[in-house]
Amino acid sequence: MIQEILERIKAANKIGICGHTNPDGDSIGSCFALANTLYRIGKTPYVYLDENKIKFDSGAGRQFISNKTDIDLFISVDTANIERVDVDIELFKSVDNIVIDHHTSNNGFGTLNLINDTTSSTCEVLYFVINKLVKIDRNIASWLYTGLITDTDNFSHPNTTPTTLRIGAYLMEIGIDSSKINFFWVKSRPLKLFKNLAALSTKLEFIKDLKVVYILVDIEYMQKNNISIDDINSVSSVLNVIPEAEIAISLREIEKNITRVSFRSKRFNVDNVASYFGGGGHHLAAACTIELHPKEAIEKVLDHLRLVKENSKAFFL
Ligand SMILES: [Mn+2]
Repeated sequence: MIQEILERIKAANKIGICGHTNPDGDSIGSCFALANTLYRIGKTPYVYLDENKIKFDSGAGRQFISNKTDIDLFISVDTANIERVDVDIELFKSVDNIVIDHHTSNNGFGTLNLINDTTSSTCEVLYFVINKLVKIDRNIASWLYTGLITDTDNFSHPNTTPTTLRIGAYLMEIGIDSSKINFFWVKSRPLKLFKNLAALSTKLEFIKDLKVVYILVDIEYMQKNNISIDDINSVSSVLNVIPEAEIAISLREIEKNITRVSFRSKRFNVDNVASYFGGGGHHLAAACTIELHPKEAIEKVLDHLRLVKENSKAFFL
């Protein structure tokens, strides 16, 4: 499959690249690692991305952002299904397209599909493609590293393999600023989150029998305390350090009676739970949207978890 993809890329000139909606470090890292690579081999890459989503410029990349539509090939990265492609679907379908991904749920919506769900990140999949096109430079290495550390949470998730670490080591040898990339893409949390954490902690609930810890916040609370949804975006990952809890959940009311539910876990497969409610993600990090007030949404989620627990002898993996 890699060979066919390489041929298709070589035959094209103007190439559109896009990740998933609400892009993370793997999505953005994949877009820019690929864009830098294509540029180096004389192609014209157009990356479709909201530049406000770039937490930190790991390497060059911004200059490839475009909204031009005169393309002859489209490459989707890190995106599990066509609904999540962060661009006009008609543009994606208008030309030959290649899907490069690592999500288990991806059933291959492109003309050509390179999907490896035993791989830590899309950047890890891409590494093997890029390596065949150019000698990896600092810009490419920095963006690939961004994807690796985002999806493995600093090489700590069980999806980290010896291969992931070897690629990470190779990228470090190229001379990237790994600690800076690490800080901005994985470690950093907004100041406003901490300013609100004291108040938010009074909203913390622990459900002992399910080993669930959660925080729920409705619109009224956010307005009263002058906080936005983005300010408490990473609450579930902060809660996931609590050893008594296997699953950490944050519920944020994004519109009246519409709740965004984010799951983090240590071993339990939260992707299944999020999928049950029409969302998805990864084994240890997933999200869904439930059309209820957060208080009703959490009851639905806990009911579902209880049912899963009753039906499964090995509730926690
Ligand atoms: Mn990913």
